[in-house]
Amino acid sequence: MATIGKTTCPYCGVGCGVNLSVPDSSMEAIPPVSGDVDHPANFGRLCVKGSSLAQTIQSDDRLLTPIVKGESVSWESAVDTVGEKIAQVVKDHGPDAFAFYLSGQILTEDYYVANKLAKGFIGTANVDTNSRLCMASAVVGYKRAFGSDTVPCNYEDLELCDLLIMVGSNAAWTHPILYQRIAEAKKQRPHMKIVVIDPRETATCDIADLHLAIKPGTDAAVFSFLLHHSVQAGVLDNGFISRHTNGFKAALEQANESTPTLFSAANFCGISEQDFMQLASWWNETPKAVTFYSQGINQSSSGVDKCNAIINCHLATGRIGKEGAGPFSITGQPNAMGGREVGGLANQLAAHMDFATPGAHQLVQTFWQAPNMATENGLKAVDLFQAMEEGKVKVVWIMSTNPMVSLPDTDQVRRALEKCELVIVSDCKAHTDTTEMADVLFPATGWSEKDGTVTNSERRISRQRGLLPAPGDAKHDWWAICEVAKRLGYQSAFSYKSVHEIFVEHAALSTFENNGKRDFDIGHFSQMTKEEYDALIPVQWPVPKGQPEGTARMFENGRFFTPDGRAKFIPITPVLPVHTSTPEWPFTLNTGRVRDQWHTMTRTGDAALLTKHTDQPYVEIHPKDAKHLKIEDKALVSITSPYGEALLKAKVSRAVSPGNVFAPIHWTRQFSNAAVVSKLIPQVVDPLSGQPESKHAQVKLEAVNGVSYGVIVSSTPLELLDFIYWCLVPSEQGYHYEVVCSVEKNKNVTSILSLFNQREQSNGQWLEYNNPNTQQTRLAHIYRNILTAVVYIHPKPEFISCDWLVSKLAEGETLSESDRMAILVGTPANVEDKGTIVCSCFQVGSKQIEKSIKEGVGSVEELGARLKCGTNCGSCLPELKHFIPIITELTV
Ligand SMILES: Nc1nc2c(c(=O)[nH]1)N[C@H]1C(S)=C(S)[C@@H](COP(=O)(O)OP(=O)(O)OC[C@H]3O[C@@H](n4cnc5c(=O)[nH]c(N)nc54)[C@H](O)[C@@H]3O)O[C@H]1N2
Ligand SMILES: Nc1nc2c(c(=O)[nH]1)N[C@H]1C(S)=C(S)[C@@H](COP(=O)(O)OP(=O)(O)OC[C@H]3O[C@@H](n4cnc5c(=O)[nH]c(N)nc54)[C@H](O)[C@@H]3O)O[C@H]1N2
Ligand code: SF4
Ligand SMILES: [Mo]
Repeated sequence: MATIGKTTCPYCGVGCGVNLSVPDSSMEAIPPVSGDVDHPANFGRLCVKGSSLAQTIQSDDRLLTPIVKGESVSWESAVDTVGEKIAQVVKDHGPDAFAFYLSGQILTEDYYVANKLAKGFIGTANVDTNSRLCMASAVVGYKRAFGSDTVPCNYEDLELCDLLIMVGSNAAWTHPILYQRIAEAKKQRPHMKIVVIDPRETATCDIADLHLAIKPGTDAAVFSFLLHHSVQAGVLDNGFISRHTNGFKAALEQANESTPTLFSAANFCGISEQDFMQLASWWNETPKAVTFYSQGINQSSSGVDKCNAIINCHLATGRIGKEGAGPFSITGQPNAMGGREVGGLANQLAAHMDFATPGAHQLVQTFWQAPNMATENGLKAVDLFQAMEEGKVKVVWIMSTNPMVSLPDTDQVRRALEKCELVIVSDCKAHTDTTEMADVLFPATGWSEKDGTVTNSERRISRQRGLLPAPGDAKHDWWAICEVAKRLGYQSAFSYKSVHEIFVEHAALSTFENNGKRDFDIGHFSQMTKEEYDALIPVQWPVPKGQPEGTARMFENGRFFTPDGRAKFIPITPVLPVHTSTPEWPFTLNTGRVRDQWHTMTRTGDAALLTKHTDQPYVEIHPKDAKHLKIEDKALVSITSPYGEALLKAKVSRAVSPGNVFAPIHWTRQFSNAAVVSKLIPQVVDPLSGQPESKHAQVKLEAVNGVSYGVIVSSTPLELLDFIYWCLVPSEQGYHYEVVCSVEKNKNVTSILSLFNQREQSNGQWLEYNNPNTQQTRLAHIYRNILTAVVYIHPKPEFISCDWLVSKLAEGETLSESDRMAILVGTPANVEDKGTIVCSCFQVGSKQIEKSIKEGVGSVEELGARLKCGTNCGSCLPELKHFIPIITELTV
């Protein structure tokens, strides 16, 4: 009998509750997880990433021991090495020669001790995180307006509002359970209007009443115009403005000046005046309005201004601190919020205090009894890696992030890490683009093993629980930090025995000399017992003493955390991205996420099921541009910027507008030879937040001609160095590669054969099948009647469903005569070719859906009844709708 533990999903900032069954014996497989019906984020639902978590737990590529300079060593020895080096560089070069580069995926307790060690004990504020690439602009936007980094809204507001403006968010794929809650609310209350603002047509547009496909980077003009239009429309809340805000006049004047007319605003944004007016009239009519924004706003050289342009509109109309109203920045990572709470950014101190706040660093110093308190801001992520390349930062400890893939201009990141004297990487995985650069590797426990708290997008603190044992010598991140701290001589301040002790201290700091001055106060937990901590039910902060139920919504009393308690309007001038297209670099590259992958695929890449929806890295390009550049759908494309090159498959689609291309961020060098798109992104950042402009880079595209396309399925891994392109597509058995090679057939066959090991060369037999008509070559290797490899090469890019081939690699699968033929000719007649997988939960493919529609199925519900697609997590519903033919009556 398995026991069931409640924990929180390690993926997105929705923060869904998950039930994980723990088998009695480690020999048993982990059963599929289910959604926690009691968790107020998801009420039992999970998206496809969440529901396939069990399949990602037992990975073959776990980092199991500490490693120093390539050798496995004991923790004792690894920690000694690190402690000695940090002590030496701090002595010789000062504390700022050390830096942490952390992640919104570590737990609050990990974050708290890292921040305390660096800022209070080593004496440097060089503690930055991947949240710099993600949330930094939203943080500064809130702080400028409210005096604090406070998310005003909650998830219910998304269901209660009558107008939801989704800006720069593809929530259907990136916050799927919230999206489903929104879709359900709209179904219940059809008058609710949804507007999506995104240069791209995304799955999120599926529930939109209006999609504004603005020119990249022009959002501030939308909200600038809405601000002064609100005056003309008479929808200002003058009482709120005068009682609770400052600076309205200046912001309004600036808005008038920068977007004086509807024409000028629409023109700047590249949309029609009618569409713009539609948004404006819904805005005017609808007091219950929420603006929901994410990376299309934050990842910009003027991201902070865009956030404030949004907030200005809400302040002007008093649409904040009320049910169904407010500017709602949605967080990406599971604990981006927790990191902000502990002060885990280089320009924060601790517990929502800043270096700039008078008395703050003395307060924290007193509380921590810190011997070497940092007193000034440290280096933000991009500056940090630049300082590393300049030799100023000599030791970096990277924890739970993969900067070789996610920071802009990854060639610069490589140079920085090469220059750095000691690169320490704490990760769960042995092989990532960043672990390859490490001098010291610390094996970390991961989700299901580690214990602590996370905070989701609506300020809700939930427990992630350590339910499974740590593999090998993997240890918790907080433990490794405390061990290093002890080596540096700080025994008593880092003698925690459990995460409970850390959390209680964090709670005590949040309430220390607070008295309502700071928004972040979880004083109620400062006395909690270990039993209470273990039983913690999800709760929204602030949770001050005497208010155990937490706080659902902020600013209900119109009081803000500025010195005079009033919110601030910020004058905004809309500007374009720093790099726009030029004749030499004619395209704007937009980057983002796909539905079933998470970041650098270190977890989702372990679940074969999740790779079926999008199996390879791609670049989305408009048909007009594709035609002009002679780029065919699915063909290989070279995409270059002034910083580097990537090789991606073309996805010809009207979802992007001409002159714009989109590429997902997930594929790393572990999965493909040249698909890291951050390589192309310049290190251009917002001057206030330091957040990179990852959504807008200049590039050019070129078709890769004179090549053949193919697939290789093999029971052993292969080194595909001679190929122009390869991509490893994770599969149930063996290794499935999509490849592109030069057209010389004989050379190809010889070089392909040379890839296989000795056993395959000398034993067993190679069968070859050539079809001169189609110019296809097919090779199969059979050893003792068991299939060990298949190679298909064809002149054009083609989709080949490899599931059946891969299944034939399974151990013990002996081949029949008909199998042999089928392998060479193609998939056998009795196996259905499903096409590309649309519904990951039930593995339903495009061809099955098309067939059902031809047979008369006319709705998503009927498709679900017949094929089950869309009936589990619902993530594929937006795509399923696209298969349903729309019949409209023509008016003649
Ligand atoms: N499946 C999946 N879900 C995830 C993640 C994942 O890796 N995979 N990661 C999580 C994380 S950490 C984050 S931060 C979130 C991100 O969540 P989102 O922000 O929703 O995701 P992105 O795909 O990065 O970008 C959102 C949209 O911004 C649009 N955009 C680009 N430029 C502009 C612009 O100038 N203006 C406007 N209005 N829009 C623009 C893009 O076209 C894109 O559709 O997702 C979280 N959820
Ligand atoms: N071009 C472009 N670049 C972007 C973005 C974009 O939209 N476009 N988005 C940006 C955003 S919003 C984000 S959030 C980043 C994400 O980018 P990254 O943070 O670089 O990506 P992840 O794959 O999440 O990296 C997490 C790493 O931590 C490891 N890990 C997981 N759990 C643990 C743990 O508990 N402890 C330790 N020690 N390790 C662990 C994983 O194995 C993995 O190697 O990318 C940013 N970069
Ligand atoms: S929406 Fe999906 S990925 Fe996000 S927390 Fe919920 S189950 Fe996890
Ligand atoms: Mo993120």
